[in-house]
Amino acid sequence: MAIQDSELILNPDGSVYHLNLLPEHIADTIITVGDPDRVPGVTKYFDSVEFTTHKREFHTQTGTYKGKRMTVISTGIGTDNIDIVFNELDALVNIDLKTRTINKTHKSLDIIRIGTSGSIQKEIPVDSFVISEKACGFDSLLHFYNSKHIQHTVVSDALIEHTNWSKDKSKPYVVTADKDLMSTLSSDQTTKGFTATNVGFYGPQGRILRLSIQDNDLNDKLATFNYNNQPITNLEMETAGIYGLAGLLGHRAVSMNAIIANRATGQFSKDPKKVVETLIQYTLDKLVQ
Ligand code: R1P
Repeated sequence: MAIQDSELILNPDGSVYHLNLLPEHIADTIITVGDPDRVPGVTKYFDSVEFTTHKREFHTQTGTYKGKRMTVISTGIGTDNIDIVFNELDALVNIDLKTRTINKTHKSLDIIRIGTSGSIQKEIPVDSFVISEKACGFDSLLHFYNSKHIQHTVVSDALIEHTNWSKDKSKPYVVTADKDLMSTLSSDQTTKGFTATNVGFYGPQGRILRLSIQDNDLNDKLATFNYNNQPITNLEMETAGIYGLAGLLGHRAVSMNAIIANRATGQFSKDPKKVVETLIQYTLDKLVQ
């Protein structure tokens, strides 16, 4: 059955609605970044760039790095944008956009986030790299999908109990990285992490400017949550959505975090651009090894 025009929206040139992309524009390896300006910051290392487009916060470039074809796309901030980017990337490879029908053969993409993040563990310093083995989403994205089969509810239930999680907030969900991509991108330069994906930058991450927050101790409770010797390590705003939708759609995903702040010590990197730059170079080289 054909997917209706209102459900799979295409632009007049046949490209997917928000990303402005046609199937031939993307590679099988996709790097996601938050900031649209970080896209050329990755592709400046490429041998060449064959395609560029930009719509809203979604800036895309495809080219080759040391002979390997890759696409770099910005998602903007938050898991609401991850919903758009992942569904539209998946439509490009798993739906025939002309007949609006699902392809008989499934295609899997490798998706690697290169982002910034704040550590909540004193021992994980600014300017280091965390690779998210697990992620816990405090947004509600995954609950809108039939997703119980990929959620680790034993872990989220333990976290709900440990933090005395307010029922007014959506239920945390725990999802995992692709094991093969984890091992490809891990080294003695990375710390294996359990990343909390927050639904905002200020109150949801315990930052108080002019507003008081519901739970002043949440970050401390997250930092002391240590399920099976895997404490929560860092906070950011996309990884759980990425792991959740990749898991549901049948893609492989991993999230690389440049730690630019340490919330436990109050430190902020003296040169955040440099740590992001180093993580970009590290990730690109690991992907072609
Ligand atoms: C907040 O400043 C943004 O930075 C982090 C968070 O996840 C959020 O998107 O990641 P990026 O640097 O990849 O955008």
